[in-house]
Amino acid sequence: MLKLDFLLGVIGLISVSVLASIAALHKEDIDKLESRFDTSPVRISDQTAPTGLVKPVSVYLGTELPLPSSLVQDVYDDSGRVYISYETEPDINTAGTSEAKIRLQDRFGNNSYLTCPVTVIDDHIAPLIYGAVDLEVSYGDEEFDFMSGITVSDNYDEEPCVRCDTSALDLYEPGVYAIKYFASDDAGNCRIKTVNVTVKAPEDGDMDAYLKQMVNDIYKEIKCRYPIWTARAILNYVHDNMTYDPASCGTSDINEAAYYGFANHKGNCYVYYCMCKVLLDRAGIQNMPIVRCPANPTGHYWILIRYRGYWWHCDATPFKGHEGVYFMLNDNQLDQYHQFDHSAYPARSPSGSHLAIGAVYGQSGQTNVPAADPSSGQVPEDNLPEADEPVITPETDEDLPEDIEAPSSDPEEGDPAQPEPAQPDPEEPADTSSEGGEDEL
Ligand SMILES: [Ca+2]
Ligand SMILES: [Ca+2]
Repeated sequence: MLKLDFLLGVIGLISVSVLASIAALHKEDIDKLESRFDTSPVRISDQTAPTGLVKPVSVYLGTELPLPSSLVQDVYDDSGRVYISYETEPDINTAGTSEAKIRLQDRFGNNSYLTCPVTVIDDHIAPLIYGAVDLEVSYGDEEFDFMSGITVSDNYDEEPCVRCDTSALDLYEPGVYAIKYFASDDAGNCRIKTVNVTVKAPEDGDMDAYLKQMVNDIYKEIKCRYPIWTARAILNYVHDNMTYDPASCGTSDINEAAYYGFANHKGNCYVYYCMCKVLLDRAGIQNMPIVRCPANPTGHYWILIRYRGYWWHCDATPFKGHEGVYFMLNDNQLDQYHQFDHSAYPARSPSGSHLAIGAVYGQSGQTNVPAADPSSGQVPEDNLPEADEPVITPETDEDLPEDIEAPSSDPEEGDPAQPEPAQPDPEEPADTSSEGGEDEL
């Protein structure tokens, strides 16, 4: 029937227009013709109500009314669109089973109704927490997993949430702290369990703990408002508190080498690197080692710091003719003593100036940034390595930290100290107009 009406309508439209175009008919003639055909739009008559199936659901007592669409499934109508609404809402404020009446309505006003059972759960029991016991933690042990061994269970919720609040804990201050575990279920019930955490003081012979304590004390002293300032302060600190010593520290272990440097205030370029690394790690500043390549006349270590999406060269090791620190240089700003395999490292900044970043150094008011200008003679010339002194680097591949290739080192050849001034000089006057230093690392 629908198809016949439609065809008659189309034929009518075509017939009238064709006749009008091929003959100069009077209007009354056209009206007569049109009256013989129904040219109105096709009308679809839908008298079939939507269909659907009941979907049993459970809700917690006193929680929000579930969406009516969540109580039905497999909803269908020829028209392609169904409006689902409550005819009668379930009583979710009384525990037990309640009935909801759901209306399915198509766009033509055809309705069908489904009676849906809604189970109302009365859950006032918070999840149980298992495995939360008093703990002992080594000094500065940031890797400690406070969630290890913690499990939770609930009478209804199959996956209750659990978290640990350690905000009151200071891993760098020995003592006893209370930390809290929170477990909650879908009904909103929450259980809190408090345990004591004892942060142990470094023990005799615990070099790692002593190093962490040492690093933390220095970090607290030189920490700045912005990480990039802190990075500069770290490079300065290492530079200013060390005397270059080409002799090997006897280890390639980063912590041991750093400890050697902090304890003896001397070391080779690897010791300088390790000291910078442990301090930058403590500050949460991304860094990675970089080595001279080709290792001519010797190997040399310095450090890359990640900033603004790129890695920048930094080096606290003094060189003759360049006694200051190298800070936030791009590849083009390096001197001939810092050649490296450009393909072996992540992207460095293709341009930009370290001066903008270096501007934070010496900025007025930043009293916690060491005000040293290493190029002003704080490093006695006599302390710098002579041109024929080698830089001692780790002796075997096995001894090297991960991700570092062994630089070839020939003790018979020169060292990183060179008589010619390195350029550019990172101690150039700072561009104080820059705001670059206020970006977070
Ligand atoms: Ca319908
Ligand atoms: Ca529960």
